[in-house]
Amino acid sequence: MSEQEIRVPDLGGADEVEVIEILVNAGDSVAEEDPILTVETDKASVELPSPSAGKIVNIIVKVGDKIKEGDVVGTLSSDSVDSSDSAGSAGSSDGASDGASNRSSAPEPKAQSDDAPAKPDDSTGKPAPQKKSGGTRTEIVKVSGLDGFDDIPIIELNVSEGDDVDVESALVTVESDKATMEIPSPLAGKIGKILVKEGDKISEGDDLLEMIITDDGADDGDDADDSAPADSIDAGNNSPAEPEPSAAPLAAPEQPAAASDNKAKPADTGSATYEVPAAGSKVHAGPAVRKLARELGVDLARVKGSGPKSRIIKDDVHGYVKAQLQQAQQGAVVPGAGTSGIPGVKLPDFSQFGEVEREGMSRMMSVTALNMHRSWLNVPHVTQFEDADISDMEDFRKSLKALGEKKGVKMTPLPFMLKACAAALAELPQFNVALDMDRKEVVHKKYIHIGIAVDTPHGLMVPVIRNVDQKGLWELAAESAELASKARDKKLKPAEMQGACFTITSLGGIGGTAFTPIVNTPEVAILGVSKAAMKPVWDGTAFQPRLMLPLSLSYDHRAVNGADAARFTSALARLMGDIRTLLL
Ligand code: CAO
Repeated sequence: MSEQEIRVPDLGGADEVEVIEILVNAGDSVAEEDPILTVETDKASVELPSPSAGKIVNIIVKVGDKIKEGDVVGTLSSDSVDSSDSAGSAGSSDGASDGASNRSSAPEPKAQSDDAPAKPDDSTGKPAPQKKSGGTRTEIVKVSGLDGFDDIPIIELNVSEGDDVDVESALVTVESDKATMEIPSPLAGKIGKILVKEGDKISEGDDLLEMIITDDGADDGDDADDSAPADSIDAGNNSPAEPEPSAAPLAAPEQPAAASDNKAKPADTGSATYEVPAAGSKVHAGPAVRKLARELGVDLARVKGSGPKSRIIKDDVHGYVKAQLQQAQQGAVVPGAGTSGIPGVKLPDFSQFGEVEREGMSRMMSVTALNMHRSWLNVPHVTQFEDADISDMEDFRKSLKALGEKKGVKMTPLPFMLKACAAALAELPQFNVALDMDRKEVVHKKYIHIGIAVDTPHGLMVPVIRNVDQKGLWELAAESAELASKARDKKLKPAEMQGACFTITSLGGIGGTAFTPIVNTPEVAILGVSKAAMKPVWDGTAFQPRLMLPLSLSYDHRAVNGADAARFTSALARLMGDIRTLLL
């Protein structure tokens, strides 16, 4: 029996993906290619397969973790793995699988001296100097600043032995029946022995942990003060120098997002956001994080917490600021956030009208919403309508049914539309461009890749068929069916959703007479197809019953003018009206 690391395979170009589901447990037997995890990129959910058959030893990632190609996500035991390989990998996976073993490689706190710990100076609450050894000394950090709360349970240890911490780094999180709060470090140093555990109830003055301080020549008695920046905590009560408005010194009361709207608002964050948490969700953040947010002008109600119980940590605030800057550079917009001078949508309290339930958006839904809104605001849309007479095309398509059954491929109207669009794009190449507004350039594409919108239970996906102009109807029928089924089974790779020049969104199998699709930027046009219907068509002498296919072409009016749009839909109607012309 040997062990093998389970690593993230090629993600088809996606840099970092988020784990949204873990599909196996330790002890599960899996076959090669069995799905282990589901991850979500900006465009799709994808299952990561097992590299071989075996038994799951452990999975070391959790839902919400970000992983990239090559990362180890777990360990698999298998008889068939090469032993030399597995020996090495088992060792490293052990290390990765357990945070504690990682931590064990961190320098051990130095042994304590024989001296009994000195009593804290209760008048100041300053940690009591306990031990000196060479350039380091150990001090006991005590609970302080609980302001009247007693016996509050610890819900989380925020540090581990060997961690380096700064002044105000969160040491533990406690939760009273009114608030969740972090107890910040009064000192910078290395965490020694932790004297409490999760679930313990603590009160003012209780011993929390040992801290190893490296002396830098400063006076022993005043190191705590020396190590603290002028505006950091007061060692007497550990409260932030800048107290939270309406909050106890250490307390970070849970507040509805709306309530925090009243707090100091950033000058520029109303226009874009990192990831807006659901309205009404609580802001969990400790004093140090709140202080950082105030310094950077960040409204914490707009920041998504990545810590336990969605607590906001410093990295989240930095990530938010980074995303803001990137979005500002890219001219990005956020739905409902009051962008581009447009007032945001204010939500009423729906519960006053009846029962409601809230559900977090999936990442795909929020990314799709963002993309739709970005396109809607950035692209001057116009939609051109046309009816194509597909009576003959349908006769021909139906005549292929028996052959299709033999080939195992269903010939729907979609491959004909793909072929017609490829021919129209070749005929009118002004539709096969992207606009680079920064450089004032038009990017002409010399390839014809077409995206097809696929309706799936987990949202809209747009796989891309490459070189449509070079493929025959059967090939297109097989490829579009395969991509649509992969999309529905969450098996699409990110690369299979990139590179489209144009998109077809067909609602013809469902119904409707026309609609106005939104251009899938940076493409400049999209064809919406509605349900074909028999209509009376005047042939010059009489009305004839003809099967008419409604086409709705939305286009970016910066790239394409109305006359060209009319030419494009006319070309489509001509090509589908007489499919022999597709051969020309
Ligand atoms: N008019 C009338 N019937 C049509 C038609 C049309 N325009 N298009 C397809 N049909 C028929 C097909 O012929 C088929 O009928 P039969 O079973 O009798 O042959 C039936 O509708 C179902 O076709 P289909 O939808 O399975 O296959 P398709 O190749 O036409 O479409 C796909 C594939 C992936 C485009 C489609 O399944 C889909 O997901 N469409 C929704 C796309 C979407 O949600 N767009 C909205 C984007 S904006 O929110």
